[in-house]
Amino acid sequence: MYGEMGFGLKVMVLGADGYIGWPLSLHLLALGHEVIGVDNFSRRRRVREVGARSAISLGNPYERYGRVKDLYPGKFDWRVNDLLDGEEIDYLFKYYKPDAVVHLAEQPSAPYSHIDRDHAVETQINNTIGTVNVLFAMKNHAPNCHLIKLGTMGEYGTPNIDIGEGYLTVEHRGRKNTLPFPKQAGSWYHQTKVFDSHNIRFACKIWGLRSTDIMQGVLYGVVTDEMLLEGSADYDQTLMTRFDFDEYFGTALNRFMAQAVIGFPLTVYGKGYQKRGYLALRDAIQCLTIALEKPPEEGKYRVWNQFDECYTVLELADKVKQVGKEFGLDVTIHNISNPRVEAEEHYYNPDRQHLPDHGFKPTYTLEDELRIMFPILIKNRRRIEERKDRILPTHDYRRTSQT
Ligand code: USQ
Repeated sequence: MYGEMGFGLKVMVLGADGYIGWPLSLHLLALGHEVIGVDNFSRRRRVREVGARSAISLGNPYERYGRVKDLYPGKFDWRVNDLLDGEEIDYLFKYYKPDAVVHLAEQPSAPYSHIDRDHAVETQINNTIGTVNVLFAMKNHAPNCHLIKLGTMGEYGTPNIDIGEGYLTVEHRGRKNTLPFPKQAGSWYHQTKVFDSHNIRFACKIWGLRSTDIMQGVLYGVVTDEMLLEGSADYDQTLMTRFDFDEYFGTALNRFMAQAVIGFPLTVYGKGYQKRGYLALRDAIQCLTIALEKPPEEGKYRVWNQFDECYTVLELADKVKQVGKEFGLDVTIHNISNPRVEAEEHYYNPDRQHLPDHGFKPTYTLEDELRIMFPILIKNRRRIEERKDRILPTHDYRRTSQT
């Protein structure tokens, strides 16, 4: 039974080799939980496919996983599996019977899903079917397991009303009801997260599963404390996570930081008034851990909005410019034609109450996190410089290839 173990949960991390999955696994191990990391290395493959690479060199997976096994003997196991292989996933749940599963194993890039039909279909199948396979495996072998699923704030779109946490109470023709908040995703990728949310809610209803669906904002950051070398202010290269800055896999603020480091004008799309919720990587991990350690009751599907502060893209660019000066960088900002179909000026006021109510406190201010990021990225400047041809957007949502 969930929670009966007292200290130490058995957590399956799906997507353990990724930007979030890797530091989350390290954090959970450091807290004394057991981790089973599952990954098919598709993020590495896709980044290679678009001709990009991580600004932080990752080394090969065996070296990385071996190091963690040595650091946390008997607490860490890892499996190379694809969520599309339903039989294998079923077996994993039968074998490990985890207390909780954190599902991060999805194709996460909106622009990648817009390259052409094949990439849209790949994203839709990978994400949606992968999640259905996980739900069946849970039902068959670990019905008390808590599913923490990474959704996105982008499921809501940018409606002209305040955004609740998953739900909206409406009055219609004299009657009142609390219903799932309307979803207006802005990409083929974001659509898959909407499908997942509907499927998970449905599975909780018919099978009594429990889940936290995390509507996460845009992440930024490069390190967490568990990557530090013991007793030192330096980071252990083998324990570091990936940091993408290309047009497909780099998120806005991470891209701006990489651009600042090599003197590339910051690529603000369109007017730059697009507003989103942002969160540091280390705080995303803090939030996911809170959700894990405070599970919902059996049969409950709960939705948490997960971000710290909202900013426009221009505000972000300006912060990078200001903090960049402290590191001797002359940062310039360039408004370029927006490759996406999105509102460039809009109302945006999402709620974010469940996480603070459960104890979440941001670790640093955004500026302080940038001060931690800059020296690390400056050290890796050459790796960014060598892939600077991957920075400018080449794919326009309006002109996605027909095939
Ligand atoms: N943007 C720029 N310049 C850039 C890159 C992005 O102006 O060089 C703008 C975009 O037009 C957008 C905003 O910054 O208005 C955020 O873009 P993004 O690429 O950082 O974020 P997005 O495509 O929405 O996707 C990212 C993650 C995704 C996650 C999502 C959370 O890749 O996995 O689901 O953030 S959210 O945005 O809240 O939906």
